[in-house]
Amino acid sequence: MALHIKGGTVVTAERSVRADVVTEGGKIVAVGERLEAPKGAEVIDAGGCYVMPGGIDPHTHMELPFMGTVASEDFFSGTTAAACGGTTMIIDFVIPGPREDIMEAYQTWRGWAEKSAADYSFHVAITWWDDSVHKAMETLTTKHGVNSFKHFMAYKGAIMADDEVLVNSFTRARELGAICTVHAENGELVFHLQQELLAKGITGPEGHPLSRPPAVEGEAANRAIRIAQVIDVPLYVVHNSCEDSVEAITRARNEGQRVFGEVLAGHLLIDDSVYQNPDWEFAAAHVMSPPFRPKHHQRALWRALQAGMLQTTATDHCCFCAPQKAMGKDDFTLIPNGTGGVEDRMHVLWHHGVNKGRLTMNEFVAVTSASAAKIFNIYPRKGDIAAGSDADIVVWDPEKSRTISKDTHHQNIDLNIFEGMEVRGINVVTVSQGKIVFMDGEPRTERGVGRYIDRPTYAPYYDAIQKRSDMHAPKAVERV
Ligand code: URQ
Ligand code: ZN
Ligand code: ZN
Repeated sequence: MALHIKGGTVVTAERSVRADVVTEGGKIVAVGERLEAPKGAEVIDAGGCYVMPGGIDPHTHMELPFMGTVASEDFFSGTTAAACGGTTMIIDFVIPGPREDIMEAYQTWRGWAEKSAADYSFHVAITWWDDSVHKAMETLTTKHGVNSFKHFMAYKGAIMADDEVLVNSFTRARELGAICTVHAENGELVFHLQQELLAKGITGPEGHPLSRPPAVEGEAANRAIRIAQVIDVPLYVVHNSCEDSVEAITRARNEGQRVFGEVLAGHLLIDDSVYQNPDWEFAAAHVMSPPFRPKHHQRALWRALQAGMLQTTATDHCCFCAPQKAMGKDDFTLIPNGTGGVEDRMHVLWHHGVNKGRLTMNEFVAVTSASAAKIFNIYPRKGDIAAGSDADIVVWDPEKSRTISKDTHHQNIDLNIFEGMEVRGINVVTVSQGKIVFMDGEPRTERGVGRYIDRPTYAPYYDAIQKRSDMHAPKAVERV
């Protein structure tokens, strides 16, 4: 099936140009003026619209088993909601439990993701360590297209990776040419503060942010950065929420260390006043980690995104409905952590980024798609509008508006953290693998057509580094 997207302006991370786009067989085959399309091609009128790469959300948790329950959004409904909002690929997480076999966990998650409606990939979490994990990391990089390993520095007693796990895993990742990613919160401090708050009788959702202040995130971000520096492995810090972690990343990047940072759409726009809401369900619905912060952190996050100190945006889409959140009714530490957003990320980034002059259109494409593709080594297959790239495309109408609401969203969650927000500039058509998956306000997704996307390791990077370090090695002295 061929598509002919006519009359639009192609906008990528690098350029904006008036051009038609022709796709065939799931690939972009031509980008240019006044193109001839194959016979029978379906024509999409993109007049007055931008034609951009489909979004990549590098941080989701579809149907995640967590804190005694399972996230309410599954891989089919989640990739459908993503497509409705212009996102055509997610990178989710395999998260083995303590001592759970890594390869078995990987196969389990692969099974769950079979129902996806759009393309997906997996970061694999290293939550414990022994020789089997050391071996599994090689199997995953060489046989399963995994090039990123996640480490939760929070969640003590569950999936928390201590320094021993971090050092072993970072070392192994470097040997294999993979990148390390971290959830940077000091889990020991969180646990300590949680116990203190409960002992004082603070059991409601207002206790959640008090148990995870910015310093707890800043310490962990800096520790992960320093460990990565000593081991010389690239590092990606997920969901930076505050000045403290941004400072740590900025310092490292200014010194030339290969550190990348992600920010969630939620942390850019929602502040910690949500936890003071007298409605327990509303406040609990916003319990996620790191928590939403005082407003001044949002300015730091936007500045870092504009300055290129943070490179990607994500959602950490991990949905729990009211009955699930109520598991923590008498103890905030038992409220399943997570919120939604996969359908709204691009809309809120365009409205509060591009419309408000914080981001150019090209920077918008970078932070919603191209940078994630580059960092996780699938560019330009993903994240570009160019001949040979996958036909993952959004037709974006800068004048069309929507009001975000749980009553109209396609996400399987009973609250929307952006409820009532009016946004101008949305996708009117989403194309995935060369097929229309959203148009006229309705999804047209098909269960199970999503593909697992292999992400090659960065061996060339390491080879280059190795060659460079060999070059400076002292020459062996000729024995005469
Ligand atoms: O920590 C994460 O990223 C997962 C468990 C989702 N929950 C959250 O609160 N961020
Ligand atoms: Zn996290
Ligand atoms: Zn997460």
